[in-house]
Amino acid sequence: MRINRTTMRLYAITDRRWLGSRTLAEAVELALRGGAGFVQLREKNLEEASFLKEASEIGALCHRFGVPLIINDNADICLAAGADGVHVGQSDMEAGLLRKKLGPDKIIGVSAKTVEQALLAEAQGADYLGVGAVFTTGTKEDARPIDRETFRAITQAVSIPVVAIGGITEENMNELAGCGAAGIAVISAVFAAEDIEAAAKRLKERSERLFSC
Ligand code: TZP
Ligand code: MG
Repeated sequence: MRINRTTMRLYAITDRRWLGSRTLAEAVELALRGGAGFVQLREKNLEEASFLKEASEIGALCHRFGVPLIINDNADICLAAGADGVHVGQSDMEAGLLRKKLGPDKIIGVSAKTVEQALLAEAQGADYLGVGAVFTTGTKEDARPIDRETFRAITQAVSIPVVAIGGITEENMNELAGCGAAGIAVISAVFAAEDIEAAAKRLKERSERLFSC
C-alpha cells in the first residue's frame, strides 16, 4: 500500500483513554466511516500478545476500508500483524534501521520538530513526517509546541508528505492554512468526540478544503 498526500488529509491516532463504553474497534470503525484515511494504533501499556491481537483486528478493519494501519513504535508487531507501517519518534529506532527491518514496502513515519530531523528522516527512508505540536495539547505530556515558521520550513525542505499534529481542533485548524501540510493527525478531536463519525467527517471536509492545493 503506497501513500500520497490525499490519503493523509485526516490521520486518526488511537487512544484508549477516550473509549468510555466503546471498544477500540468500534471507535476506529466510526472514525473510518467518517473518512479517516490513515490510522495509527498507539498503545503505550499493552503487553505483547494483546497488542498483536488488537493490531491484527484493527488492521483487518482498516483494510476493509482500504486504509493503512500504522503501528506506533513497534516493528515486530507491525510485521507479525501484517500492518502497513510503523511510526517512530526521535528517541525510538531511527528510520534507516527501521527500513532495514521492515523492508521496502512498509510505510515509515517519523516525528520531527526541526528541519535537520526532517531531512535526516527523509534521507533514511521515511515516507511521511508528523510535525508538531502545532497547538498546545493535553494529550501528550511532553509535547512542546513548534512555531508556524518552523513548520513551514520543514514542509518546504522535504518532498514527503507532512502531517500537522498536536492540539488540532475543528476550531483552530484554519490557522494551518498555507503551511504546506498534507493533512492533520488527531487523537482527541476524533476519539474524544461524542459522535466520532460526525467529528471525523467534519475534520476531513475541512482538511480537504484547507490542504487541497
Ligand atoms: N505527538 C505530538 S502531539 C501528540 C502526539 C502523539 C498528541 C496529539 O493528540 P491531540 O489530542 O490530537 O492533541
Ligand atoms: Mg514513540
